[in-house]
Amino acid sequence: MHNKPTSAIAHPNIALIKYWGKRNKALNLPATHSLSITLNTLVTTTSVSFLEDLSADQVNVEHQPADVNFSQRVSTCLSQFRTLSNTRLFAKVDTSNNFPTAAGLASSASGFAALVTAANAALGSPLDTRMLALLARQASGSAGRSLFGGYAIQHRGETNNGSDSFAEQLWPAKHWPLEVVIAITSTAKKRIGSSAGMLHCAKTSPYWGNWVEQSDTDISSAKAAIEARDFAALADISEASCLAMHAVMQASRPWLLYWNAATVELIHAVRSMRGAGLAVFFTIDAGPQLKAVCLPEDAAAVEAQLTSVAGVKRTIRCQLGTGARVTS
Ligand code: 2P0
Repeated sequence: MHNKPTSAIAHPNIALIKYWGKRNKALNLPATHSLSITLNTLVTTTSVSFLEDLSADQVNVEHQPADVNFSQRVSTCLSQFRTLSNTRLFAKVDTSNNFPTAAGLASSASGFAALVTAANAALGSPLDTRMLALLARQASGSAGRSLFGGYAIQHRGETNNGSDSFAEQLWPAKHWPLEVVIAITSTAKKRIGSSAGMLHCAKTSPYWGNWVEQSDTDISSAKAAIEARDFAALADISEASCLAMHAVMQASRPWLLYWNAATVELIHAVRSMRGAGLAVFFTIDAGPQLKAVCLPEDAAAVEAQLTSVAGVKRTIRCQLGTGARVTS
């Protein structure tokens, strides 16, 4: 059982109500609730085998040894499995993405969702979905959401030990099959990762308290908009959450700016498309890419217009996808 190589895939998710901040760094408990959509086109594939002859975990990314930081995060996550399933075996892990890593496309979300799914299956599935969501979140705050397809929520939770800080599905994709066009403006690795950026904002941004407080209201508004399939309402609340997060970053000291010139051009382009009657809104994460969320009937027009914005290198069109799953 323990040495059977097992593969799982997971898709990145994009938060409409943003997670930005930690209420407990050691347990990686989020300071805000977040709500996301899981995409289908982008894929992380991860295989895990627990082997007798290893003296440490071996982690490869794109068939190359992973950097120390990522290897340690993977090992920390796998150690939880070792404790919970009573094994001492180390694992060989191979992970690869069909999209650029660490460029604001949520590779850590799909990466850790695929990892916990594959690791659990490799050990004979001792853990239930709730526990996998807790372990994924502890590895990366957005990763629990990628366990689920369609619309997912990551609860901030209130307990000190994080037992209620889990992700779960709110609606499957078929409830409201929105589409997303990702406009890639740069594939460079970001200079400041999300964890460091969040901690910096919590310490230095004058808007921090307001941002955390706003999370409860924003999550309720977004849920109501999705429940009612009210596109205009979801557009308003999603853009507000995104821009509030970026305002918190930009007001931190020293300031933190993840956008480039093309990101700003794209914001204007989306606003003018909406003004012209297309059902589209934007969201932007800790990177310079813009994600345009739209109704399926407008996706082709949105993609054509985003492609022509100066500085856009390529676009990727996605439907809403399914949750993480074992493939072999
Ligand atoms: C989100 N982001 O809700 C937000 C919006 C980026 C901007 O979750 O430190 O890599 O591993 O818990 O999951 C990216 O943060 O952070 C992220 P950690 P993660 O999607």
